[in-house]
Amino acid sequence: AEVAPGAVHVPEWLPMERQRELVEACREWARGPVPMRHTVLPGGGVMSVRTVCLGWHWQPYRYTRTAGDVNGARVAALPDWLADLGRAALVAAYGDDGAGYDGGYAPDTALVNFYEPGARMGMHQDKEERSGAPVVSLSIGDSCVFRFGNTETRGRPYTDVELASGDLFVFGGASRFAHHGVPKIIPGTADPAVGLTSGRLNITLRETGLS
Ligand code: MD5
Ligand code: FE
Repeated sequence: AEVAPGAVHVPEWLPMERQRELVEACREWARGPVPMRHTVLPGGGVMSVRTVCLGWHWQPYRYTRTAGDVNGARVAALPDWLADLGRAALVAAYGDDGAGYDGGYAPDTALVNFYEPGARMGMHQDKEERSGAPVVSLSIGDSCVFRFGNTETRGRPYTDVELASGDLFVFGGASRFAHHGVPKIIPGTADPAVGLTSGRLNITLRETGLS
């Protein structure tokens, strides 16, 4: 379903087996070389979400190759199979030409976010990337309320969408720089078969436009 121009929700896109594999991969990435951690903001606030990055390390508000705010290590590479999954996601959301990206979508970073029940993410824009290429978002585990807003302000108008385990969301075109957030995790909604007892995993793929 197209929620806004360029913002496409594809429910139940990931088969259960794929979700399980992604959970296992995330467990491995969470161990290192840079451990998954709560990001500390410049004002001293601590994000309730825990994050580990591949390819490039996101820290507020830039991308680096090494995690100077964690342990100084270089982040793990983004595996080719995950970039392939990103290209398949564009085809699923936009059709065969992937909205003109075809095979040309080359995500070079993944942010893996883990939300325990009670964690949330405030309204923000993702604008550290020097690229207007779409963001691919995969959800696994507990469902959440995803708040999709507008480019101008952090407030209304916005649309609340429930994202469940296996759902794909692609944000491109006119929606790429819209404000968005996750006001709520809906506890107890995950199928234990995915390998998470509680909480929500979100994997986003992006092109940083950096080298
Ligand atoms: C999440 N993550 O569910 C979301 C999914 C983040 C983050 O927000 O920054 O890690 S990605 C949502 C997104 C990305 C780019 C554009 C738009 C939404 N959008 O236009 O709404 O943990
Ligand atoms: Fe975001």
